[in-house]
Amino acid sequence: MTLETTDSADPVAQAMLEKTRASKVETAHDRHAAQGKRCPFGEGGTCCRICEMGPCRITNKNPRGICGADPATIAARHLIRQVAAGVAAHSDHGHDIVKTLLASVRGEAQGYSIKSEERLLSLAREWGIATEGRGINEIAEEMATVGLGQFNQQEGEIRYPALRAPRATVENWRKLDLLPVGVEHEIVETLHRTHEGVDADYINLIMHGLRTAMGDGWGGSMLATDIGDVLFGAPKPVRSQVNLGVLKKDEVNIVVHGHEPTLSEMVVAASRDPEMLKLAEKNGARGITVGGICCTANEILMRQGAPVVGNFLHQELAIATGAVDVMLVDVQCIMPALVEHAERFHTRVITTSKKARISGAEHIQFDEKEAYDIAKQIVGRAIDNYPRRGVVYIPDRKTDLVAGFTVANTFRHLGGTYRSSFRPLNDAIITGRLRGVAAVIGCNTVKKTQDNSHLKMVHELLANDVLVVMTGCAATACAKAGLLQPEAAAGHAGKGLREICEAVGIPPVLHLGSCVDNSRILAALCEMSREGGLGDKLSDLPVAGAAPEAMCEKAIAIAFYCVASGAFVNYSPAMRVLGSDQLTRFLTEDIEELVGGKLSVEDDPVEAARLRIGHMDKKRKALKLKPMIYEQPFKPAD
Ligand code: XCC
Ligand code: SF4
Repeated sequence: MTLETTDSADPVAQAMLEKTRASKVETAHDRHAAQGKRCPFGEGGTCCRICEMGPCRITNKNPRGICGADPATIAARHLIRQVAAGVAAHSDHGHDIVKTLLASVRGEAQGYSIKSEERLLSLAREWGIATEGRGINEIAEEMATVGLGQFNQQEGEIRYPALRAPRATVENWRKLDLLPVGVEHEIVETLHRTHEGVDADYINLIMHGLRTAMGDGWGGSMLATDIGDVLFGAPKPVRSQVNLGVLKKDEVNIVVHGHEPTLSEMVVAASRDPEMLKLAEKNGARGITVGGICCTANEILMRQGAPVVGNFLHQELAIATGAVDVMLVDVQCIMPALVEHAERFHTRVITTSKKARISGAEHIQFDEKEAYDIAKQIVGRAIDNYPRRGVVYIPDRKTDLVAGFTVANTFRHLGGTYRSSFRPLNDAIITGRLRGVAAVIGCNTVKKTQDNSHLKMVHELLANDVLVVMTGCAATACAKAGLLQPEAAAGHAGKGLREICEAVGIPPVLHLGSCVDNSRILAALCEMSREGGLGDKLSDLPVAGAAPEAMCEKAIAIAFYCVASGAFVNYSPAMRVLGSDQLTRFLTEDIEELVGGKLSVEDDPVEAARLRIGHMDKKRKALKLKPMIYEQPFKPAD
């Protein structure tokens, strides 16, 4: 399925793609075109590969697989396996960060320290860990141990949901048995349930998918965010720049790509080491630039203000500038094609995780015990490679942005420094200055024009006085288009939203970080609910979510935990469920009765934005909130 025909809404990317095509350098867009029309059974979710009697394909003539599984069962089984893979990816990442905290307090990790004692202490208080009369390391060690326990716990329920979410929501989760026992417990159970001949009830399967996904948003991802803030510092609003133009012609360029902040933080530090800078100078470079792609970019942007080279579909384009001396990758969203692609240029692709090697790439295994030394070694490789550059073409375009928003600091902004609370946000919604809050998140996909859906959707939301929060590659898309600047409010926001942005000096689109930082959005919703006036469940809030250019299993996991948390979520291109009407109806309609949230698979981003606006109005009406103060460009039908 190709939904749109142009490659990118980002003129920098589009120009770069024209260049790569002219020189016969292949990218994902070309490979997508070469794949041609996809298998309809695969796309509809009705090809079953669970057992060795298959694969079975569902047709009118063969409405069931060999074992008798129907399309709903088949599609649901494969879908929740995808959920489990997404949850595993986020949670393994969270797990590694908690382990790094433990190693660092035990003196077993080089170069790390606790950067935010304030965050550590507030988490300890929240988790009921004693702080009185104890040293920071002792508290951190207990926290890391408790945090690690969340992954492999075998009884009870994970801690965050009951600690953070409104009571009525928690009670509903308990009633529906949606609280994970432990993060890994539910992943294992998903694999068991979906084995041949086990769970064949699509509703039962999906409910377990929701439970598994809860272990991501309210488990692994939440720990990744919170412990990441402890270890690397809690983000503060920061200015930076984005797009291929952040690469420098006369400096060593290192692009870090992937997800985990553990190594990239060290590489940023090593790039500022006087010893490294001197070496770079000796090789004729004026300095060292470290920029990011994908969520690694968001991690080092949020905490260090490092420039962002681009989002998912920029990974090959960055190398094609000829100016990337090292592309350093860890895990997730890394195209194996990078290695062959880099051979056309001088770029060295270096893999660093034992979990993610690519044949042909140089491998320098990351080990937290020698983290800083390894980071210096990698920076050294880039410096060595700098003189080997051939033709360099760096598009002369980059855009300013403001990022670094968190639950704590955003609302310090809204409430003023002397009164940091969510009251002003809630009041703005209650009085009708602001319609609600939308989270627009997720990836790029070659099935849709790069960034186009993010931009169209966000523009429509802003114009209708919806505050937009973003993470991941979606945030980078809007950053490239200039929407992450406070000035963007004047050009794009409706009058009510504009007044708020101008009064507090924030952009109309708030960048909350990487995809694990979607947990910040959940935490913010909990704060809104706690502040009062907007109902007693998360599903009462006039909020909605969307991943309009979704690409990977992590995005499915996120959509699942958002739905479980009561959100109306647009997901496009659709998950592989459309081959079963029953399953599609359950996910897009009936599930709302149970959890308060549901999915929509609308592909048109403006239409999807309007559905979200209609949803917010429905919630506003149920809460008996005042009508919107200002005339709105879009009026949903009642
Ligand atoms: Fe990957 Fe996180 Fe998707 Fe971007 S948004 S393509 S997951 S990097 Ni998370
Ligand atoms: Fe076919 Fe059933 Fe095996 Fe799936 S589990 S491949 S439907 S026989």
